[in-house]
Amino acid sequence: MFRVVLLSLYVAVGFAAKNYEGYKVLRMKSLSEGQVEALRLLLDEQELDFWNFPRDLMVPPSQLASVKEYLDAKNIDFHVWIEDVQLKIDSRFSGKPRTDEFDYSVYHTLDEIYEWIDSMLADYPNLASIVNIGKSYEGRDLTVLKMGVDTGKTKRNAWFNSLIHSREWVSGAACMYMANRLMSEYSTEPDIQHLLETYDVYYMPVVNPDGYLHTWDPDGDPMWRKTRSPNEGSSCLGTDGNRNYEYMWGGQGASPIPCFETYRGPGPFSEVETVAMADFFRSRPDDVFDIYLDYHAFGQMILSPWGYTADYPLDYATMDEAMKVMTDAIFDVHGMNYTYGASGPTLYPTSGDTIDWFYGDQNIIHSYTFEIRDEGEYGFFLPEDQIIPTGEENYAGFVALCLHIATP
Ligand code: 0X9
Ligand code: ZN
Repeated sequence: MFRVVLLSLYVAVGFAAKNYEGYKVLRMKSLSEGQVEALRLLLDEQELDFWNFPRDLMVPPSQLASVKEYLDAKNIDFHVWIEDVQLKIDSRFSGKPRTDEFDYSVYHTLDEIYEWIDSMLADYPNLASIVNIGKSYEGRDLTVLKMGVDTGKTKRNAWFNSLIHSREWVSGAACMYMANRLMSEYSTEPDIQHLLETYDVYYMPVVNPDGYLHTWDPDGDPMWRKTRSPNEGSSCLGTDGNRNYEYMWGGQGASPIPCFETYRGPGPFSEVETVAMADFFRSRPDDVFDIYLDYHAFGQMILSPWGYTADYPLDYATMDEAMKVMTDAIFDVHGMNYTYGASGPTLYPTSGDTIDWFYGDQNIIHSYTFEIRDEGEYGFFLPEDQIIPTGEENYAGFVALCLHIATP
């Protein structure tokens, strides 16, 4: 009961957190190469935050006049896409009464997610088990749900995770929905029975629990993305988990400056959260993982390696085929278009990201980053009524990938 009261407090008066009233998101129109370079210089402005480089730029009220002046001077066409970021933040909650039973159509606090993991174990004792892979910087459990049936034979393995970027709430909400579908359909759907007899599926709901807590904290910041570890010589906290992996760490598309959203950390695997995940994989040389999936928001995209270079990986043809299978399966559910491609050339360069390490170091060909809903109307603050549809289409994509790989 206390939890319910606390939750409604968050929902009703959670305004002591960093406030985004008057913050606007500007959307650039078509850009020449020179204009992209001009926008790249804004990446060095700490107060500005590209939600999507180079297209969408969040600007605080204090910077608006000077940013507009700069864009005009560079002849960059833009319009105000989000008038007031705080309004978007507040309106993602549907206002649906919170219940004690887990409701997949609302966003959940960190404690509720931990309780959900326990409940999966209780509800599916023959299918689910828990693997603890370590502790976050602030000492919270890094918990993985393992799902599968013991067949006595060697199995394939698949991994998916969410909330490495704590502000991307729908990644966690949709993935929990997916895990639940897998468990609940085992006994009724022949495809899912086959899937769970073929694969052990590992799902890590919250890669960055400290950051996630901070996005819910009445004194926190709903836009928090990074971990919460301190940085020597800086008052800014946190490292971007998706720039901290060892493979090609420190190259383009990752900032060396701690105050930046894409800070790469002081060294590769400097964060306990990323190293815990890496150690889990490094400690099981006999388990062959066919699939690594990292769920983010937003943009409706599936991205393959490489992030660190615009060159295509050797296995790109195999990846391309698998991404097409997934986007087709996703489209078939609600008619949503997800685009796909290699991440460097398709989106922007990022070094030290998850999928480059899982492909480049762990040789998992099917390593993909998902940017799930939406395309940008609500951005990071997707209304709760879109959680289940997002989960449904991505569940179809996940099942299609698993079956595609396992079908000779
Ligand atoms: O920048 C990121 O880490 C991801 N986008 S997000 O808005 N969720 O932060 C994209 C990473 C995809 N990889 C590459 N572009 N290489
Ligand atoms: Zn992300």
